[in-house]
Amino acid sequence: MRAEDPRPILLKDYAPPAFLIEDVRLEIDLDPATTRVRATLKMRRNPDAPRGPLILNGQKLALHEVAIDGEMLSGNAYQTDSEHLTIPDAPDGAFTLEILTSCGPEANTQLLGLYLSSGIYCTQCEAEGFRRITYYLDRPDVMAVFTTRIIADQKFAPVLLSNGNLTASGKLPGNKHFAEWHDPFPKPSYLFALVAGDLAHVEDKFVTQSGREVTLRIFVERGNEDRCAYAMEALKRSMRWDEEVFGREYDLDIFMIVAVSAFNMGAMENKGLNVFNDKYILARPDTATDADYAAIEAIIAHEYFHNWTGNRITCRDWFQLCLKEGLTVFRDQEFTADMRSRAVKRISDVRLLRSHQFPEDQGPLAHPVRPDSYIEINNFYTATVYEKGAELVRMIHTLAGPKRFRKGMDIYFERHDGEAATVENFLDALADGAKLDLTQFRRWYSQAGTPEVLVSGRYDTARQTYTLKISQVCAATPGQKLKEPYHIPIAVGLVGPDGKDMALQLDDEEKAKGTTRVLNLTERTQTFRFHNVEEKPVPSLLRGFTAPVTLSANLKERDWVFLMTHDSDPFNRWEASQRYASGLLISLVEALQAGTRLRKGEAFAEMTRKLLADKKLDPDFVAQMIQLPGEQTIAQLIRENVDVDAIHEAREHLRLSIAGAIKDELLAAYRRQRIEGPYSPDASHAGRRALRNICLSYLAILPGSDGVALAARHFAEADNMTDQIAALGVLVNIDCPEREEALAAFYDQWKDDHLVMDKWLAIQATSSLPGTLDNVNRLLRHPAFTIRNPNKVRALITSFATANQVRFHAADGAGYALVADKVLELDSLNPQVAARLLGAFKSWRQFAPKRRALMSKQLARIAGVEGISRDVFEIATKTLA
Ligand code: B3K
Ligand code: ZN
Repeated sequence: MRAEDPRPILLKDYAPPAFLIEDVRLEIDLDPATTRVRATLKMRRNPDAPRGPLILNGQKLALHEVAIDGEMLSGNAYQTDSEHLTIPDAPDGAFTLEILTSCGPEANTQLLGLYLSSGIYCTQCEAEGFRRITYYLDRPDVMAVFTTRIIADQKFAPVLLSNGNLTASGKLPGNKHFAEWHDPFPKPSYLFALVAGDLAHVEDKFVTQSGREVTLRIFVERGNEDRCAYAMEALKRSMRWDEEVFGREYDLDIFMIVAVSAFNMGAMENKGLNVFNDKYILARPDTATDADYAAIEAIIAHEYFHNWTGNRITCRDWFQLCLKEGLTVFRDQEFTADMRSRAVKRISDVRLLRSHQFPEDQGPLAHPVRPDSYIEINNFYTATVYEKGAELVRMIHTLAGPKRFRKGMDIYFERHDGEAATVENFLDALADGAKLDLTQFRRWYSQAGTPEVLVSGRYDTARQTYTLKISQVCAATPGQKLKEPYHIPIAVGLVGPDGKDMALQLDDEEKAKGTTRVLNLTERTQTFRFHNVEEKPVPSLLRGFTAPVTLSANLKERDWVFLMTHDSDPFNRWEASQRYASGLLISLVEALQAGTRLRKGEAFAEMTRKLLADKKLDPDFVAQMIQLPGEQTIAQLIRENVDVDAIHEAREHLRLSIAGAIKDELLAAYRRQRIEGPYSPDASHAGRRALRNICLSYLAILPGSDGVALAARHFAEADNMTDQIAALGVLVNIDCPEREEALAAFYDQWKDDHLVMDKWLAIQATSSLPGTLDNVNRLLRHPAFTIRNPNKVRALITSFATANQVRFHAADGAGYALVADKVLELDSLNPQVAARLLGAFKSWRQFAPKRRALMSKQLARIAGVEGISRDVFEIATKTLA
């Protein structure tokens, strides 16, 4: 490290704040260039902390006045540096600190703190953005009651919003007006929000379980009012669900959501005033896909659920981030499972975990679900904290069962409402309420890495027993060489030769009961023996994916084929299909490299044929089953000297042989799944579209022009965005005139719609055709693109870097160079987005030496740039280490 390199913050250094803030009054006079903020803070020394100076956080602020108890401080009574305001001799008793500062929302390109974008003033304070609005104790364990008075030009910003309930509003001289908001619930500064601008809204209401009426408003840019209905319905369903499933009721008179087009992430749970990336609010059948609708429903729920898990009970410090995020993801997953297909939801959550979290856990950026050190906290809103964090809560749910889990949650809410809590607080409440011993389980929060579970099953014909020998290992991760064994719940079943589940009787049990059993693996190696097993079974292991581990078992290809047709556990049925397909794909990659004969994968085609013919199955589930694992999944499984071109070719070969083998069945299903009548985003229609569009994707690649013609017709006839974009997604990978025609037609139809244009950019960036890199370069200069908008960056550059394995990893390194250039360009505008994008390099070690060298060269180039942000510095140096 260089002398001036940023220093890491450590969990073990946590100390309570020297001062507390009880009450905050903000007066914010909005102006694009100079917004003046007067903060009046009622403070006192923290009786539980050693006596020390008052050090407030602040960044990019102009300080005008500081006063204590009405008396202006002279310049030598305080000091400032680029990050702090220090008052060495603050009073001993309670006092009022008044600070007048100004900031410049228009010049704020980081979209952190108060910014102005597309004519809307908006804030983003989590994690440490509030310090760009005023000097403050900007840490989550300082909770205060906020009153906010907003002053703005009446014409420019007729709508003025902040947290809580509206308490006053009125006109002011000079065409100005004001609004005053009061939030009675003490909260940390990261949950503060302000929005002001010329916004339209739609309104509804919700009556809570105790009979209180809550006003619901969704604010959008004028003209978008017709795209809010689905979000509003999803909000009401979320509110009802949280009452029914967790007993949690909403607590203010009004709940507001604002959709903005420039936002660093998906959404933000500010108390009573959620701010959303408009991509996750706005939906109309012709502009949003089924996946968009599903994401809207899930994110609305997620942010709403934060009201209890995050806001009412918040985090003591940022190391505890999973306390609110992992738990809230678990809650939104359960909500979606209840609204849609539970099996399909589990499959897609595990897909996400494996594609985003596993590579993180297995690479240089691996960190525990509760990290113990960070340089820039914004880099820790990761798949590990969110998705693996949710898996940890799910394991507790599995261990406790739903009733006892609920009891534990009730205790958690009772004990810690109004507090800034820790992971220990949560686990203690759950252990007490659910009557569980979670002592060993805690290791999941502090040890990084994905444990590997090795299973070997043995049937003893003479004794009629089936024995599972299960062991666990976890590879070293940065800073953690040795791992203690985890407590791993493993649901298992035994499937008999007739394809039916067998009744299970373990060693210490008197008689058989049930057909799925959760085994507790707590040691490095354990054996579990089942009795009265009359015939040799095939074990169905880790049903429902009860733990975030990788599993190796002594199962053969024919066992996976057997399970993919028979397993009664839908998750494992899907898993078996993917195991079979990935095994096949890996053998194809090897055959391509060795120049030997390529197998055709008849079993997968055969399974697909059967599934397509089975009218009883949920089409959405069938769609999951017949989709081959992605190229990155295969790369991850191969792990060393990955050859991206061979993987691409192997997968295309397999797709083609499946399509060829069952062309008629695919066509029949394609026709049968066509939906007559108006579009509905519900899961059953969406599932049929998903299946139909996968059939299309197979049919379109068949040689001859029939397939292409079918895709072109699908595109032309589509009456909803799901079908339109599915057809475009197929055509964009085929070098044919229809491709250019469709792209042009799509552009013409949607050029004025910024959200649909993001789809147009993304779909081109993920094309596997050789001209893609040049096209991305062209699109970077296209009027539909701007590097200042995070959605545009994600659509064009992130899609290219993370969802186009063959082109990003082009052998000459041009893909890497392009992305690295953009990381650097972005860093000076928006470091958070730049650091995220740089994450595309995290698996660099898994590639063959030439690509590895090219990737590390770019990383080193970035790490060496003088004046690079903390965000990018941390990712670049840790990735290289
Ligand atoms: N809590 C926010 C994420 C904030 C990210 C700050 N870099 C959204 C969410 O998880 O609900
Ligand atoms: Zn969240």
